[in-house]
Amino acid sequence: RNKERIALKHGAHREGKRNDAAMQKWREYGLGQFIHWGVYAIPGGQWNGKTTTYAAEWFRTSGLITHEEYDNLYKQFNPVNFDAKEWAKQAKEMGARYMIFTTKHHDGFCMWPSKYTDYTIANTPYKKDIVKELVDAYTAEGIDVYLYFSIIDWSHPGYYSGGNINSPKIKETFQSGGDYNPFETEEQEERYEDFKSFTRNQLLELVDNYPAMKGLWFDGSWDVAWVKNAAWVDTLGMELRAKHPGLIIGSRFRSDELGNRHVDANGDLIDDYDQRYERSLPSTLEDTKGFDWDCVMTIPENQWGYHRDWSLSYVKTPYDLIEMTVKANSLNGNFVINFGPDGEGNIRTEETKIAKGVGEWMDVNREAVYGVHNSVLEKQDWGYSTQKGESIYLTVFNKPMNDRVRVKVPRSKTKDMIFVIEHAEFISGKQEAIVADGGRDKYGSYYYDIVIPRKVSNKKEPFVIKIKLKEVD
Ligand code: JFZ
Repeated sequence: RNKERIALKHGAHREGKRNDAAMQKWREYGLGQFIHWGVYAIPGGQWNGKTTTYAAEWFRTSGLITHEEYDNLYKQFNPVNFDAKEWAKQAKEMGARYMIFTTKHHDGFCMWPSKYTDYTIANTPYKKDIVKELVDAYTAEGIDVYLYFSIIDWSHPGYYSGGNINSPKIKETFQSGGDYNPFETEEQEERYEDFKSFTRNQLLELVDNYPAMKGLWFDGSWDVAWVKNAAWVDTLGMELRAKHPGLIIGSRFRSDELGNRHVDANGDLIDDYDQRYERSLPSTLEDTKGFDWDCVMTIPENQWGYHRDWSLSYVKTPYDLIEMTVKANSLNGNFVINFGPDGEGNIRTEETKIAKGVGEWMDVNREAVYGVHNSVLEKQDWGYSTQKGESIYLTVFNKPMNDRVRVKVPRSKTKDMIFVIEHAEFISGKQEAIVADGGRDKYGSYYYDIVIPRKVSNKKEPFVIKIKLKEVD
């Protein structure tokens, strides 16, 4: 490093990746599930015959419901059909290896019986601790649980936003030196202190109550009031980690003292993995900067919570989601599919169908998704490749018309040596593949053609070829 480093008190606490057992396990998940569930599931994007086109979990701000009406919805929250074991079983069948659950979204409603507010599940007709039921059921299925927690809380009198640090104007003012103060009055600033203790109490409560959970998934940390409190947030993070060894926290928790989010002023990742990929994927390995990362994805365009009307946008198919999963894995990331159960506790039939579709594919092809990383092959037109040890998995999404998958193998570092495909098989049915010479280009790269048998070619879903390379002279 010849670049001069900026001395930061609250930047990243580490250069490079975390390499303890908990983080290594995280890195191997491949596929996960997100669940957005709260009182917003009751209106499901509709009120008095009107439908919002905005995200259903933001319904309180839709203008279609008064704040008073919204803040009383919890009195009707009674999801009698909720069955945590059923959800966990379905997630398992889909192939998810971790699950992120909204313990508290921006509206402030707590899905666990928090001691620090009355706005919780304990004061609904349902009464039971939903977070506990989910942590227990998913953990029993061998699926690791992460708790989503919004640091935006519209229900708390001390909560204050101050605006979004991502807005160029606010960021510029914040960074223009001096002691930028996002608060308008002293009283507001004092009340924010109450909000900070409340937030800290709730987080310590979650970590205490649910020791089986593996990490916290933060949201809302773009508020400039939160950013301004970078030192306090940093200390809180250390406190949470000390209480729960191995705790995993993504880059959406805190910023450095200069207001940089995700990566600090020196370009180092803040906390454990890059959380920037919200409904988006990196295109290349270079884009990921070598960080750990995951991508969280909605099934419709931008609906996380339950929205009754899915005709408002394109709805992704299992094929779309499988392609994104394998693409993420080929770029060293995990892929997370979001579900938004309804107000009665049902997972909608569309989502159940999608989970089944993804699960059927995962049943056959999970080897190409779990515990893999980017492969030594360069990206090629037929699809994406992943690797685990010596095994390279080619997942073919674009099947060539001639039923031959042309594979470009890497060039040897040693002159006079070349890579050959020593073995190739279709992992469905463990059928050995015929490999033919695919020629050589003027740059000295070698190609091999893997012949797709009719049995495989006739199928409609993407298929996986597992190959092993060998260097020969
Ligand atoms: C946030 C929430 O507002 C939303 O309701 C949902 O819970 C989602 C998972 O997170 O939305 C975001 C968060 C980050 C970005 C955009 C929307 N972002 O980084 O561009």
